[in-house]
Amino acid sequence: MRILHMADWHLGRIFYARHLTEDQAYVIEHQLYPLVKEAKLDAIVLAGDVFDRAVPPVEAVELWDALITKLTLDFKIPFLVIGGNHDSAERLEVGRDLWSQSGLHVWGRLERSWNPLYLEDQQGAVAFCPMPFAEPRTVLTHLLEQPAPVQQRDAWQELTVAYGPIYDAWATYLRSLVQPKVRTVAIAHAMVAGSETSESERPLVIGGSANVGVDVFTSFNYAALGHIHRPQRMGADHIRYSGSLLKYSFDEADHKKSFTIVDMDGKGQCALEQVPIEALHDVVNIKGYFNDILQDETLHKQHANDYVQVQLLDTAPVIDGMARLREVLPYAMSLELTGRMATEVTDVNTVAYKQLSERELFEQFAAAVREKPLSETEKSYMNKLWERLLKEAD
Ligand SMILES: [Mn+2]
Repeated sequence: MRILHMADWHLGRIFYARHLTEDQAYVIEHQLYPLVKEAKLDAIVLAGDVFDRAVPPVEAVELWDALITKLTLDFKIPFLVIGGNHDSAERLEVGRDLWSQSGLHVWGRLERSWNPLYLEDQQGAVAFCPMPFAEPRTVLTHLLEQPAPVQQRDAWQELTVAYGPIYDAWATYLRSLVQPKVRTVAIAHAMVAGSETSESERPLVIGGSANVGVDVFTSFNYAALGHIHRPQRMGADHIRYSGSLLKYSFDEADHKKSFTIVDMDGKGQCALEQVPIEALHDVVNIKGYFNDILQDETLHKQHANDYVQVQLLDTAPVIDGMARLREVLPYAMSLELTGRMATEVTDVNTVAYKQLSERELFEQFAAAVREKPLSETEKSYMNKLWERLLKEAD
């Protein structure tokens, strides 16, 4: 069985006020479609966070519409999709019964997620066990509705309602539905303990732990995971985050995004292949002094097409920095004054600003920013300005 594993597309994502739908469409059209055409796949899996938010922009929905049509009607490859924490489970699975007749299988809400889906190859069946993102309380409620012996039910009721134990019980239950010797694939959107995270993943819980032990997935022949955006194996090759479609935050600049192709033999042993993704615009960090960056033509050429975050080492203020930066780096997205922040911010924060007048506040600000107080001339100029401003405000 040859499976393409992907996750965390975040269709409709906005990156520093820029819609990424075009970037996402580029990868889908220029890399995903040719790959699907060539790779002789038996199944395509998308492990959650299809969309970036519950109500995605129209362009993102149109892209999704074109994609599901192409994969199922043109390529005729079964496409298995679960909801992630960014998706609206209800919206995602609209039409699921109609779609499933064409080979698109979507699991959003838990009501409909309690049966494995079986796909066949020449070696027999493979059971795909869907675990769309849900909170532990919801999972437990639905688990208790499943047919099970009394002792099992009692044991479930004793469980601590936290991601770790509940997801473990959930996976074990799904696994128990599959006949021994039938190969299994878990599809889950979860936070596995020990994974290397990025800034663009929204935490599953605020305070407390969403961690799920990696042992939840060890008894599956393959675990197709979503949620963490850096591609990575979790203790074993057969438990894996495919990573996101694109780099969605600047701390992902060093990631190598890829598609994961899983070749499962008749015994359930998996061989993995990663196909690198080439984005329309790369995401990079540049560190240096403002004037150096403005004059470095090699740098401009190298990053002409990249989304750039610049971290300035300057300690003096930079006036109109972003506009000037964009003249040389048209896709500059973020400008940070790291040189200044290290020394000044803590001092500014300790000022009891509520007790200061506007003038005093400005003097403090000017002193902090320029590392020297206002001169007498500057003070008298500012005084005049303040008088005028305050008069206008009245
Ligand atoms: Mn995600």
